[in-house]
Amino acid sequence: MRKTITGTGGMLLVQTLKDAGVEYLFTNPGSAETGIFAALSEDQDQKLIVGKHEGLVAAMADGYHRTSGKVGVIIAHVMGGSWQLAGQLFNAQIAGSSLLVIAGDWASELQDFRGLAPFPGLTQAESMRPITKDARAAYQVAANPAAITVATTRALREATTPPTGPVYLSISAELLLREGLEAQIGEAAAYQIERPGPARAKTVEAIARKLGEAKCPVLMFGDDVWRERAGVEAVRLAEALEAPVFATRQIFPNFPTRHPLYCGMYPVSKDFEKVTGLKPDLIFMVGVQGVHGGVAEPFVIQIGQNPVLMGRHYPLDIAAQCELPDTLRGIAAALTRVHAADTVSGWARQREKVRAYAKLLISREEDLAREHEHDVIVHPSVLETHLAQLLPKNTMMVQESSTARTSLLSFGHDAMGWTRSGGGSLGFGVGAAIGAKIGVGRERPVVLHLGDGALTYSAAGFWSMARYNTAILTIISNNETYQVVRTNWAREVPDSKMVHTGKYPGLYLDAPATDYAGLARSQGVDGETVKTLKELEPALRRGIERTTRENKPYVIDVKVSREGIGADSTWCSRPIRPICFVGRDRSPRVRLAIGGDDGKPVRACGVADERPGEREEVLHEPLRLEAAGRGHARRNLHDDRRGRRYRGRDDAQSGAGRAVALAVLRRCRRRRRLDEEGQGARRDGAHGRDRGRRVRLDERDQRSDRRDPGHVEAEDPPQVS
Ligand SMILES: Cc1ncc(C[n+]2csc(CCOP(=O)(O)OP(=O)(O)O)c2C)c(N)n1
Ligand SMILES: [Mg+2]
Repeated sequence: MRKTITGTGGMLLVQTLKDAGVEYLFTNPGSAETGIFAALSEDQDQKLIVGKHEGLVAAMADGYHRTSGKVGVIIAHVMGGSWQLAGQLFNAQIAGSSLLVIAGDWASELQDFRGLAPFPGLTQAESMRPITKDARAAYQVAANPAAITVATTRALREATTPPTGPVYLSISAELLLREGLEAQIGEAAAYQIERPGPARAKTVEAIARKLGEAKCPVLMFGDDVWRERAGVEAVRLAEALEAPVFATRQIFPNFPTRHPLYCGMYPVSKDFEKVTGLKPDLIFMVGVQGVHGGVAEPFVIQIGQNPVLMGRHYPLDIAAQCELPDTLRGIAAALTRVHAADTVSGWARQREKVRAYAKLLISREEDLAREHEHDVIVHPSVLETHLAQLLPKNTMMVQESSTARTSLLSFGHDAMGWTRSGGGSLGFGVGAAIGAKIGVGRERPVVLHLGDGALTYSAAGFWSMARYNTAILTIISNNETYQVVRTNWAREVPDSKMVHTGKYPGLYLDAPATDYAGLARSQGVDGETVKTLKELEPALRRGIERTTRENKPYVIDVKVSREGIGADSTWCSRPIRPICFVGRDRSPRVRLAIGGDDGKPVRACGVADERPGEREEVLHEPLRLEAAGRGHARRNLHDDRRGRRYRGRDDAQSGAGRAVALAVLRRCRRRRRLDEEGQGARRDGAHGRDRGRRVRLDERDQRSDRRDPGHVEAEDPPQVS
């Protein structure tokens, strides 16, 4: 049934979304979307969830989609606002999440540069295309109002048709406001296309034959197994074959993580071959959205809804686009039909050591936890055992912590739910947990487990948690560092000065410390800090009680011990801060200041006058200075661009400090001269207040960096006082 609807462009849009069953709109609004919000104020059926940053909003919509299965709809702002979505749309794209972003568009044929709007050479929808599904699903409604309903329905269809992913729709702000429009929509705005059915009988038999003939078939279940609720069938197949199950790049627990055949992450480790004496000779990928790393097995079978990510960097021997539960059931049934009874019964004996290997992974983790069970500071494995014991079994966990330990936690279709960003672009956690809580509803607990580093990319979301009372228990694994980066650096350059001296620039997050519970409290979410092991259990019990019984969000900042290579180093480069202030006579001056190793307040070390009008360049100059020597009384300051050394007391009036400040100013001037001659460093803003801001070191900086990795970049942002 078709129906004709009338009203403003905004009303046509809102009606189309409503007919499509959209219930929540996740938003960070702006004036280009006036038409949408005016329409919403007349029709109050849809619920608005506001986030104070676009990244948060996109993550909310994604979390909601992942737990509800519905499309997560975002109302975002014109160009400058839409680009803020990028990090989280990247995650949604990798995860294959069905999201629809709608934004007003201020493109104008009369005016070239309008704040936030696309400018000549930049088309809003086009510029978002690379971060939509398949890097192609971005649409634009510029002139024809009838296209508002057509393009919205098309976008919903694109978002939900495999390969699923985020879709972007920009609609002229003027059309959203224009009155007296008319358009047709299908009632109930049907947009879903029926998916493919089970694989053909011939294919099913061929797969069953190969699986049964293999000495050691490896099974890999991907996110479509979770999405299609094929967990039970996955377990049956693994048990029938007594085959090891490995995971890759997943955002859902597609196979129960405490199942005795679950062998951890792909690729298959050498350890597996040593313990079991088995060499995998076939891999069967089921609903997998791409493999991380190479595929070594000599025979490859893949099935699922999304053919786009099949066989991307490995050959395929058998592959089928199909649904999963019935196909898996068919394969399990065919195994006993195609193979003789003694062959079938022999699999368990042949691969009996697979369970021993899976058990070994668990017992190693248990041993680690036992080793640390009496530590004063909470060890990550001890936090893990506490969570395994205390969290309700129907918990849905959103995880954004790279070094948090989870092997002992039971995730799966019959246990706790779990999701992570997928693309690794930090800033997912808080928003995703809020969306997930909205998706699962009052009864199911949601736990957000994230690192201290990850948290601050989305910490403005505590406000949304409080406002919409999403009763989430947030647990921060706070090791005061970007530990996983440290570990990765050490792995990549084990013989570097950085690793030998334990001086990892840019990774230590303490000095000053952040009060994360206070950060949440200031936005309306209660919480506490756990500094020692004895405080952990009572805090977790309190948190669970608060969130489940009292239905309130709660935060626990757990100070965990640092684990991994270089983890015990608390070294951080002394922040060298250029501080610009305007003197009485309004002439800008520059002051350089050095913070102590111990995180004590910054001290001034030099002051220099600057000509009026040069303030911005001074402020945004990427400083490369090293503060060498110990103690606060004397400093050696070394300007590594010019190769000069300055020595002196860290005193605002000292000649040395002043000399350094002057050197910086001179450098700024020289840079500006080079810029004017057309050889300057790149700039990131083409207009307005961003002009003059430099974002990259020039090549000379990078070369000197390589020669002497001990030199560190000034880490603190320039401050204006
Ligand atoms: C948007 C974005 N910026 C930077 C990074 C690089 N990065 C990867 S992990 C990480 C640190 C994570 O720290 P934390 O959450 O504290 O976890 P830890 O490794 O300490 O457990 C960073 C900065 C990223 N993944 N995403
Ligand atoms: Mg950390």
